[in-house]
Amino acid sequence: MPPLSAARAVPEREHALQLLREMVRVRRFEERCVELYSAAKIRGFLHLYIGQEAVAVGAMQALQPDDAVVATYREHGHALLRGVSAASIMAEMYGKREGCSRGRGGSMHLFDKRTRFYGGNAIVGGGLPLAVGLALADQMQAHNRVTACFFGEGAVAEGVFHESMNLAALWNLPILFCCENNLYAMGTALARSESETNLSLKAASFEVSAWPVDGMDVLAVQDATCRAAEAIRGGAGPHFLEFRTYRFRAHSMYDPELYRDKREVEEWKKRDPISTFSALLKERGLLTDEDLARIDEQVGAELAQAVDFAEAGTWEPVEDLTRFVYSEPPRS
Ligand SMILES: Cc1ncc(C[n+]2csc(CCOP(=O)(O)OP(=O)(O)O)c2C)c(N)n1
Ligand SMILES: [Mg+2]
Repeated sequence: MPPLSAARAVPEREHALQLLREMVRVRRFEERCVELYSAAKIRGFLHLYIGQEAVAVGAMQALQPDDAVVATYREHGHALLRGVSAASIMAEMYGKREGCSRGRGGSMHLFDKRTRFYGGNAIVGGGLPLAVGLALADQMQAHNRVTACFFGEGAVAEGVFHESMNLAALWNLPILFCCENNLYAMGTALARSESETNLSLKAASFEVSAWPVDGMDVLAVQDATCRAAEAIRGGAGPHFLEFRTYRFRAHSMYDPELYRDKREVEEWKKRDPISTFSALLKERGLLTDEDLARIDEQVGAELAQAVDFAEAGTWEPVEDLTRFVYSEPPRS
């Protein structure tokens, strides 16, 4: 098993800036969502990914355009990074018809067939069997593709986790299990619900190659994911990566956070993936203040356009309320 934080070469400037830009993009998108939520433009549940950006950004580097991604309800970043436009995600957050799920899904149910982004799954562990099915279909059709399945550590308590791991291993399916271990499932700390808190060990018990990764370090995530994806494409079967990470905000928009010590949060914030990576790049002479200003400007423009698009969007007419409950007969 490789060490948790192996020494890694810093990538060349353009790629390094791209990693940083993507992390900033995901964070700013969500910070904008917080403002819009407070203004009651976005309603319902809203689970923020702030603090965990290095996982999605690093992991996406290993994927090809025709690979599939399955995620949870904390998935705005995954969708953005996969190529679902900020505008169609924002319209979905508003509940507008122009959203990627026609405004019917909202924050927790982003879907996009074009980019093979299969949710947005609100049920804990719900994405796992979906990923098994997608990977089985690829295997049966002899497509050399990877299905990356992101889920929180809370999912390992579900029976479906064990069933999915078993079938993936038994059938040697091309799945990359990306477990985002942020230590808490709502208000329950992992150690309060699991006798074995080393999640890679659980995966290894199914004969799935597994190892822990520093999820606050975008380069560590990228390295581990690229290695695992390469092995999967070579026919080595499912892999499981346990990304050790942390969410800086409440579970959902508001929770009193009585289950964790404020000092713990402050300690983890010292490892903020964006500021630590920026500091590393500056130290290596790969990042200037002008670069940072340009990133802010580009991201700001994209978000302004996304909000305008959502504002200008339309509400689905009430006559369409029952559409898509059952599949529609083909139109003649
Ligand atoms: C089957 C099921 N049980 C309970 C819930 C309620 N619930 C929503 S989020 C959550 C915690 C999940 O934690 P984790 O998997 O660690 O993901 P995180 O929120 O930390 O990203 C729970 C229990 C649910 N959505 N689905
Ligand atoms: Mg969790």
